[in-house]
Amino acid sequence: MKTYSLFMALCLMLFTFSFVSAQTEKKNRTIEFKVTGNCGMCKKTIETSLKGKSGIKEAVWNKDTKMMKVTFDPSQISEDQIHQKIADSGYDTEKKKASDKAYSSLPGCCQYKRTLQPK
Ligand SMILES: [Cu+2]
Repeated sequence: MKTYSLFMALCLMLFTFSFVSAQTEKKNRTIEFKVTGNCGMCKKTIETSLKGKSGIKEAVWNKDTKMMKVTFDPSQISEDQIHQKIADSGYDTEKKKASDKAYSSLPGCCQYKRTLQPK
């Protein structure tokens, strides 16, 4: 009988554990979108605009494909806010256009061609 209840307790623990980990997995979302930029310095600026911000788990920009990959917790930050943060750092995204002021304060080599036309 003792073995049985021990076994039951173990099952319950295992069940609770897998339930909790399934929940945390669900919390994070990964999105990919285009951000225009030129070089390694752009990469650093773009990624720094998100890294360490609340709700951001991962932020990686690919210089060659110009694709931004962000893993985030939607309960802490919205997709819109993510686009806005990148735009604030001077870079146009698919959804948000950087202000002319933010764009012109980028170093000369980083002033990319503004090919994206976000509304
Ligand atoms: Cu650059």
